[in-house]
Amino acid sequence: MRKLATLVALQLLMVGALLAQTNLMQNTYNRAKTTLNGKWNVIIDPYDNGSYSYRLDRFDEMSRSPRSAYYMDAKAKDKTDRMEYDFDIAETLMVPGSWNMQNDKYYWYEGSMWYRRLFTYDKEADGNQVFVRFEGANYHTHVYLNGKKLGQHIGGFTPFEFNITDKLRAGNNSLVVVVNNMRHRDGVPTINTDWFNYGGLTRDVFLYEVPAKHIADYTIQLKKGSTKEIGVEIATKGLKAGEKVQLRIPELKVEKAFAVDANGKVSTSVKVKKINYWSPKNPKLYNVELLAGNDQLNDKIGFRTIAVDGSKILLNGEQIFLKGISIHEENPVRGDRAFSIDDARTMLGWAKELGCNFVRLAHYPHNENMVRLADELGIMVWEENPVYWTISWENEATYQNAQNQLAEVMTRDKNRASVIVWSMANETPPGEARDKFLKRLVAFTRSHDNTRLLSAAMEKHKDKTNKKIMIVDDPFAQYVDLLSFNEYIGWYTGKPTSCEKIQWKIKYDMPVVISEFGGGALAGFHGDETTQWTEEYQAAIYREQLKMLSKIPQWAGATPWILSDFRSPRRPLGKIQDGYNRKGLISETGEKKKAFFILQGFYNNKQR
Ligand code: GCB
Repeated sequence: MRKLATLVALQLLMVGALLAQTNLMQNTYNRAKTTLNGKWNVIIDPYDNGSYSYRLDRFDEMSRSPRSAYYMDAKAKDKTDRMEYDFDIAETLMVPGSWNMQNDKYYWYEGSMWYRRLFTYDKEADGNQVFVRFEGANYHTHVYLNGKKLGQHIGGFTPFEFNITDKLRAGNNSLVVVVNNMRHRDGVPTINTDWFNYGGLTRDVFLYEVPAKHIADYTIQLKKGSTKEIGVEIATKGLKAGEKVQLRIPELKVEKAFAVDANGKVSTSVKVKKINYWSPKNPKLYNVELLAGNDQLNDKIGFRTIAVDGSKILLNGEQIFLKGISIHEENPVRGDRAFSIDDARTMLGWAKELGCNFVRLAHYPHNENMVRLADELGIMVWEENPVYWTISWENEATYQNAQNQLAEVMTRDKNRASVIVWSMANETPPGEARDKFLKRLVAFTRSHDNTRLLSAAMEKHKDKTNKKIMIVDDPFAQYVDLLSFNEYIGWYTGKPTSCEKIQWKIKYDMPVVISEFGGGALAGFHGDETTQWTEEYQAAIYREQLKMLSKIPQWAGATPWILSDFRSPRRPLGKIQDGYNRKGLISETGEKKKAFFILQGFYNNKQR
């Protein structure tokens, strides 16, 4: 009973800790940084032997010396002193990067890995604050500096950071991080996914410094329903009521100084005469400068409106067709999780070549380089929360975890014009508990952002009496703006030619965005259109699908599955899959399959 009470208390504490994480600093992307990327010493720890205090279920915890906890980064004092770990002589892994892809012995490893990095740091000015920021670590991370706990984070795909000002030492500092990528039934995502469970510090790690008075957060976007009024929400730290924060957008002739309130905040708007709106044809970004005390922060922000009208999607008031593709955060050619701007250039470069104006970043938030580059290239973006398949709908901690991950990506990307859709979930079966969970997420999202479209990748089902009739009637659709669903006619349902006979019964008059269709093909494997796994079979699916979808009156876009082949333990078929989901239009060696050109031809000819 006591153990249960402790566990509940621990969970509540964790929820508190998680929510605190949404205090992410805005636009660290453009702040001066000290990178901590590079080689880190690591110790693999499948039994969680190195954790002295975070596992309350340890039976022998009290019998050990605190120095034996790996986060103490301790050394044997002399030859009589027994220490059973030593980071100085431990092997190294590159950060960013998953452990799985850096050494064969870690390929299937799921568990804890300890990372240690030594660094020295001199503050630029007394009174400045120093933070350590992790752009992403999969999945559960605990962070320690010089033997003291900084905090923890749950979720593999969103940033987190800690203020380390008071814990920094002159000389060497020891930053120790333990990342555990075990899958959990109650996790987000849950145990079963169709992608590889890359573990570790998979994105950038860096230090940054801000003056005591600084800009902490801001939202600068067109106000909902307006084309000339820019909403301005700014949160500062260290400023007293009445002190000023300045906003400059030189090209729009905006130069304003606002007094902050007692909470250091400003909530206002500015009217401008003429805006050059952001769009795929004209990805105009304005230089935006914010100044508070000695702090100056620059950003590049695009202004656009996105809305739906009946079954149409309107960008800047004009109808647009979303020519999209789904993408996993995996650079197939490098063979690891994507994290860098070069990876983003590869993936979005392919999407551009395909004729896309839209990408679905499936099934979790991708790294910030992707959305920053999408802003520059004029590619609209669908961002997705890792609520995938059947997570624990009834568990409050699971809900809080999902909401927190969504809050973190929204905080990071709310000023990106490219992001037009927040997706709540992927392929979740309708039911009371699921509906309640997703409706709560929708309410949360809308209360923080009323300017973007909401969706989720839903499902279709067959009519009970007539197999050719496909029904889309998920009640959750009523709470979102786009009716998106995954359908695999020609692959999981029927043959490519089945597309011809399908009749769609779509219950809602909303824009239909097909979030997935496709089929598998091994690049270089050829045959006729009836032979599974050939490029011809996959090409036939694309040809027939595009004909079928063109007949749906409210069809407004698609993000076929998927840009490139990706690793998945669910795909063991020898000689064909070999551990890869083969639905990519591009192989893991960068080879374009026939279907790539079918979709490219379609997109190039499609007007809106
Ligand atoms: C789906 C899932 C996606 C899978 C895909 C497939 O519906 O959303 O994650 O990878 O099907 O290939 O089966």
